[in-house]
Amino acid sequence: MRFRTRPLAWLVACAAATLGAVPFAASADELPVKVGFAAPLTGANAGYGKDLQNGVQLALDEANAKKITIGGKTAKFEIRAEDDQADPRVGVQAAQKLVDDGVVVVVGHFNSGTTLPASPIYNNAGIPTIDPAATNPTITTRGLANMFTVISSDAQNAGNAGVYAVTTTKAKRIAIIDDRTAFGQGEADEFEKAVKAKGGTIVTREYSDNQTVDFSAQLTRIKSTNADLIFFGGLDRQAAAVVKRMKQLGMNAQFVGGGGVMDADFLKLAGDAAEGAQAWEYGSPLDKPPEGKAFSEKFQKRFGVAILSYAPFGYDAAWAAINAMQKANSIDPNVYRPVLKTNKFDGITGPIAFDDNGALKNASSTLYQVKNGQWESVVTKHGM
Ligand code: ABU
Repeated sequence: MRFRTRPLAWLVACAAATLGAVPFAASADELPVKVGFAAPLTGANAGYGKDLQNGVQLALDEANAKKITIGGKTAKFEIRAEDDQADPRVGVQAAQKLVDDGVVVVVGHFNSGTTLPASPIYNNAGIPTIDPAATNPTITTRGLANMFTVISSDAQNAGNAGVYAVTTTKAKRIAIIDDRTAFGQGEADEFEKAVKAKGGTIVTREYSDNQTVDFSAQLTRIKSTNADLIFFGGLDRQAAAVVKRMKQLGMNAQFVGGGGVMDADFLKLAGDAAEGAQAWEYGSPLDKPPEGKAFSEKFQKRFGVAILSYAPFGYDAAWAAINAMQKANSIDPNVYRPVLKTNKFDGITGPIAFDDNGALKNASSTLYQVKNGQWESVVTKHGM
């Protein structure tokens, strides 16, 4: 593993944790802790990014209210947010900015397409990254010692979707559309693999990109195959455009989305065409356990908006870092990383613990369906 020269700010922050010095404008008994955050905060994916940022901010607010002591000082957790615009090149620049700013952990990014190129930058700087949303399976299989994820991967989520389509829905003629991003293509690949492993038939695989608004060409070809189920690898806005066009074309095939589809934006944009749509989403339903309901209420009160989708994962990712720093009594990644790796706690999204690759242990995923204009959970699968 290659380690780049660490920026001065980072070294000073770690020295402060160890020696008790105070490097920033802070009171003598206060320890500033810079928590990096990167996600799309502008553009079509900004809703997801802002939602995640709010989840992280809520965790930091709570940690600050608890006046956690680290190295004999009261930790003051501060978010350092970068807009990666869902663009891999901007994502790399954002990562370098956070490293240069001296963050001691990063929660991010949202897109698999930005997480994959940005995470080696954090890794080489020795900074742990805790991924709250990006789910391409290769994120945690590249041997990056500083990569952790609090969300299940698409090997599990889209894999479950493929198994369910064949064995429970009993679809006979399955079509796939993906947006050719690291995320959409990755989950479509996992879905296809699972369908074929169960003896199912893929009648066609179609492609778009992540800017496509008109899916007429793909759906017209799918209609000609008499497909009875369509899996879409892509995000909420485009999923809504797919189901709207399916309805206009008089198609009765079951629509199944992967991660990122089960949210209020899909319902709003798809309107009547949303009814009956299915989507597989990471984790267990938040509305069932009392802690989940309390979290939703707290979130609404603090930010004046409801959770869109991944805020609870942002919250759990931030708490994974806070807990590890508190237990290790240090914000030096070299000191708290081993604790982060082995620490276990009950998060809002479920139990948080990491395997040897930094992937979430015992992850779950849930199938949802739109009934009477609302998403309702159908079944939760633990593992594959
Ligand atoms: N996992 C949901 C969407 C984000 C991504 O992986 O690109």
